[in-house]
Amino acid sequence: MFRIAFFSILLPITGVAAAEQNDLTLWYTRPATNCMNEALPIGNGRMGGMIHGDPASEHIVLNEDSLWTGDENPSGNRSPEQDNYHYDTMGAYQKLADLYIDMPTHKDATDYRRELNIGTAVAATSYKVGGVTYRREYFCSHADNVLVVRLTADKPGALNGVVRLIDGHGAKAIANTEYPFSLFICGKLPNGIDYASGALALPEKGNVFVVGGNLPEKGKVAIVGGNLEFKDCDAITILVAAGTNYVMDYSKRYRGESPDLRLAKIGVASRKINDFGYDAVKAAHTKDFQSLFNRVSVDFGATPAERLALPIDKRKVLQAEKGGDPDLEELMFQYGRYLLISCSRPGGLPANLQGLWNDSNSPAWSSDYHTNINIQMNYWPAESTNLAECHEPLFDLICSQLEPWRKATQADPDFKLPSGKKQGWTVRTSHNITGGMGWMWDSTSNAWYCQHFWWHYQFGGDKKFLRNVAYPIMKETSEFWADRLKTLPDGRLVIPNCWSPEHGPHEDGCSYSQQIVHDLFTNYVEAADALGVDREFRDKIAAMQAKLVGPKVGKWGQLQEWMTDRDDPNDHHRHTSHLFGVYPGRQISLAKTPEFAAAAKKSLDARGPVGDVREWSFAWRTALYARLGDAESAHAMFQQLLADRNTCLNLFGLHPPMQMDGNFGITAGVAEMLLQSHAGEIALLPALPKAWPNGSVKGLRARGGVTVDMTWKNGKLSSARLIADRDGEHRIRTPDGVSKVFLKAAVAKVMSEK
Ligand code: FUC
Repeated sequence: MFRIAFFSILLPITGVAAAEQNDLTLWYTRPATNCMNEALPIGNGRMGGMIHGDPASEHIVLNEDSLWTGDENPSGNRSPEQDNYHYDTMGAYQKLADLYIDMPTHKDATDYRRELNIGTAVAATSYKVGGVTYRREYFCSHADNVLVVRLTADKPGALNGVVRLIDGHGAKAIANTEYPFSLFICGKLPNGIDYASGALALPEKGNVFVVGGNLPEKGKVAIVGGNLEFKDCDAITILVAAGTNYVMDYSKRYRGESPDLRLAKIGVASRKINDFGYDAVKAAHTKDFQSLFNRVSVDFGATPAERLALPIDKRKVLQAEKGGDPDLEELMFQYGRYLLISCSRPGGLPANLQGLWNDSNSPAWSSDYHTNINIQMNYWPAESTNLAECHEPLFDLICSQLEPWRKATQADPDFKLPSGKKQGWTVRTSHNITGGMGWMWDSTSNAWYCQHFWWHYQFGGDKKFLRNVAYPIMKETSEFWADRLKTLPDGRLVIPNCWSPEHGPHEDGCSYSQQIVHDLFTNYVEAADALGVDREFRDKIAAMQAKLVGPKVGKWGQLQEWMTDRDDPNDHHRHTSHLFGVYPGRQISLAKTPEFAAAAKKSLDARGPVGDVREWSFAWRTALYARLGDAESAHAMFQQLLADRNTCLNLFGLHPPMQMDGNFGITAGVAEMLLQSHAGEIALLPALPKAWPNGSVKGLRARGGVTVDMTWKNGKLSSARLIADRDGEHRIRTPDGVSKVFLKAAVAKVMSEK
């Protein structure tokens, strides 16, 4: 029997989850030969690198999150045939540069290992040549705003090589011959974006940083042929910095300070390394990273030693085929958190399709912000896995685009109001960072975006954020839909001319849009209540919410995707848009609408793991099955995600060339298997699969500001510890039923087996 033991412990809310991480290392026995699928990603939220680890010629592909072509394009007032035109003119995210470190004599390396420890956010390559062991370490520091590569050898004076910085757009590197020697690139894209990157090399002899010379001398760096050449060094530390003049501010037409200011970071960091040593910069990086990462730890069981001894590429295949590797599942869960911390930090731009790890100037789908599932999925784990700060770039970007989005929306005849009133905004399926959009309108994506603002408040409870940021957007979007809903002869309301993404025709009342607007209206009413404002409008929205055409069970017991009952049970389309109300929405739940939940499961089972299914589909389906209480199917979807057709060797989602949404989505999906809080109650272990009979989790977050730690044995919850950061009453669901608990801020409540 599981009971709430009525004892409370006074504890500070910080430091909830201890850093009891198992081995969180991706490792390989050969260098990467393909950037997107094999190289290892590092990033500091704004700048990223893909590490290949070739001993003879290290290659790091560099990205900076604001390097985009394109601009605000004339997106409104166009016919659908011209939609592809918008896509092209919107621009694309760009690669910044390539950093090479040539060491040609190292081509016959032995004892090779390449790794990324996602618990410390440090990557490394090690190998032997001629009896000497060489090691490279790489990290991208948010604390110091630089990417760092350090080369060492176990024999003094063994390091010789050339550092080259090659611009992604053909600008030439300029050598700076004043100490410390460095390479700089300044460039301009046709849209007027100024960008700059720089690399600097600090040689070390006998543990002392030394000044360079005109020719490469022993233990020094010199500029030779426009590159940095190092000779007979004991160690060498290479720093890379980059920036653009982009600013997330439409009133400045998205142009701000010169990128040189960003490059100045490289000088600051080099002085720090000179004064305090490499280890100090590395320690500052790991401390900063772990301040976010260590909030959550998971243990799903122990992988047998013989499996653990295999590199990730082999373990991944075995896991997909026969399971049995819980450590790899922990790693995959934490990888999504690692990636989010590495590419989405306050002040920077949000994660796009390929984040900071793109290797092309014409990436797939422009490496854009895709509004009909992808960008939202990127942010699904932000709140539930205790990374609320990493959610902020999404809000900043959306707020910074509203003005051009309003212009484009209001210029389109599809959104004109009969009254002529100009109001509101929505978004096409694809958008950039400068007000430009592409492809078809995804008309209810405005409401989907609002869900994220609401979540940030629901989990974090920041009233100032609700009042000043979330509420105004939620209200404007509610007004947009209140003015545009169509009334059916029977008085019910539908979203006109909408679409179940990438599936079926445009028509009225598609379930996807109905459920998204239902979610918006539900959240809006709660937001107005929380602030005690706009009573009249709040009541109007509440009344409209009640009249929205709701979910319907169709002829084969499925949840209908459209108003007409024409779902095909043999349709394996990748999108599960009509199940939005199950996850990420909350209109349909086991607790409140069991018949619709059963119909949703019927639809989901029919979609199956076959046919037109992508990596992100498996992640979404994991979360959907978790919400539907089907632990085994949720786990099966997770296992499928690790199959070769769905994940790359570097564990990025494989949607050629690669896409990260599935990585974020699976982290969120696994979190839903362990803890749910969408249905007015906190459900502990709602979908624990048989594959994880004994385990624990620390630091997951529930709505209402509750941090939850749990352990389980033989498939049953054995203890739970809840600590809230604000006072509140909560309904707690365990396998034995529901109980009410009042949580006082910062006072832990512990529940245990009786
Ligand atoms: C949506 C999906 C595709 C792809 C693209 C970036 O349109 O349907 O599979 O993920 O976004």
